[in-house]
Amino acid sequence: MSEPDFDAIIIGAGMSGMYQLLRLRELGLKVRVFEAGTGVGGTWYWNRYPGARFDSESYSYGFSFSKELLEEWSWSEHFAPQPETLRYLNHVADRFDLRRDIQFRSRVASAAWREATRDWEIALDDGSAHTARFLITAVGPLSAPTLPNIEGRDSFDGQSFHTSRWPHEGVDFAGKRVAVIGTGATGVQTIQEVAKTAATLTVFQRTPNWCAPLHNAPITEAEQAGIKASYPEIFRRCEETFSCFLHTPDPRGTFEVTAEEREAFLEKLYGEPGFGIWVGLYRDMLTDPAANAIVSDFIARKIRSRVTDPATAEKLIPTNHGFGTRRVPLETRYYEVYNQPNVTLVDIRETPIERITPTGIRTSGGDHEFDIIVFATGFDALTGSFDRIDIRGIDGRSLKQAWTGGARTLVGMMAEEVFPNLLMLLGPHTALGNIPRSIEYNVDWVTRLVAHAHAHGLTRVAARPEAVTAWMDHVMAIGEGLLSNQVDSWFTGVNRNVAGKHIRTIARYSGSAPDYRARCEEIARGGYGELSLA
Ligand code: NA7
Repeated sequence: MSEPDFDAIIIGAGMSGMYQLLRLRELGLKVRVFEAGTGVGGTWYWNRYPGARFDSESYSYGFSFSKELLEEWSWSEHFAPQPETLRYLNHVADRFDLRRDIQFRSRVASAAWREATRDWEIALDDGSAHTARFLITAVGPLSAPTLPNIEGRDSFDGQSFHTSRWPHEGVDFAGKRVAVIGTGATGVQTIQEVAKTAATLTVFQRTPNWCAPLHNAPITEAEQAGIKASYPEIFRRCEETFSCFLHTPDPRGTFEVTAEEREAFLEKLYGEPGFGIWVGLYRDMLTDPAANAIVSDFIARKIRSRVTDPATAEKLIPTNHGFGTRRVPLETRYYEVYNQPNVTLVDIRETPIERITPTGIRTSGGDHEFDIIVFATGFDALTGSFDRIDIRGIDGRSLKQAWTGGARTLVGMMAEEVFPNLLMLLGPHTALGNIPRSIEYNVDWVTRLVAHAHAHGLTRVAARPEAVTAWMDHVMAIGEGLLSNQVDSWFTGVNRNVAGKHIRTIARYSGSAPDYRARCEEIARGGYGELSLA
């Protein structure tokens, strides 16, 4: 049997691809990473829109695998902005000499499994082909941007940008009439920043989201020393919590405490930095509609108190889903933006967008003229970046087709049996939450599997059908009853701009990260009985 060009090909040089490269190199393997961009960083390379930053505490977000790296890197803010995170990832690439195995400006167009040689043939969009024993996707769960399906979208004569395809040289909003379409986590960050300099900012909102304050601040020298001294504890805590954040639910039930205690508890969380207000609530607030109504009412009152015009405030309060059932955007004076004279909110449920014109946006209420339109319209999440690559398994079976109506995986890291030696980092049905924590776990699991194959002279690993079925049954069962699975959002695989993605599925793993890891460990420690190995 002829040997493939590489032991492994990794698609993507974001956080998962970078760390996977490092780990496979340690095994002495020949690895090549193909990356579409011109640099490392993935999400942090692409999402350069104004105000982009993560909502996890910086010190819980960075890589945890190297003590030296933790010691030498100092985050400047509790929630670092995108340029700093990108600098950090470039530092990691330099420090571990990663670039020599990464080929930039190289988009993978297709991947075909070859049963005879037990390898994958990968074709880039320049037509070049490369073979590898293992194909490892590090393509990210939120990396395939989607533009809105609005008539005339390409007819606009001014500048227009999707937030995740932002020009590297930046955009100057001073004196400009700006439109932002979309009010998810990205839209909220963009809006609060653009409002500072634009002559006028018009926000086109289809569904309001429940937002809560981020409470970001610079990290003082004393805090820095404290953070560095407590890294082991920080990462231990992330390992224990439901979604790998530093925050964890309060074990009490909402109705086990008095109304006064509840109010004081919510007030406290609202005043604290980060996701505590979302993932640190009473244990039943995201599962029991009556408990959820309490926190929704609390946040609605906050919105009313922060927005001067009562009619605008009402438009900003969600009515079709409860607090925390979609991703909660964390904000910095977002609601106050609507008190500024240069900012207008257009509720497109009242006055729908009819079309984009050469000069702006036409709604049923009339024409709005703009110099710049920003599309903060999100991503074809979880499976979109897979769908964009023509992945073919045994007998030319297409992954995209196999996943029509919902992905099927084993622990989110392997697809069905007809896709041998395909390993997915942060594939569908992996625990998400504080993403780098999940990345490090996924990479370690994949590395152990590849090492096992090498140690035992195995050249083909595939998920057994009954193991995939059992895992999918578990994913569905654990998703039952969760309020977030009863709402349209990228959590439930819904994107109305993408054909075939209008129907809700249980698209992600909605159990706890420790439970997820326990299942994965059972497979690894049990000697991979769920896989067919040859
Ligand atoms: P999201 O959360 O998917 O938000 C996309 C926003 O764009 C949302 O408000 C959508 O309204 C809106 N949208 C999408 N298509 C249209 C059309 N055709 N017309 C009007 N409005 C539209 O994406 P983000 O980038 O904000 O965040 C994604 C994740 O990245 C985030 O959760 C973080 O974890 C990082 P809708 O709600 O569908 O009515």
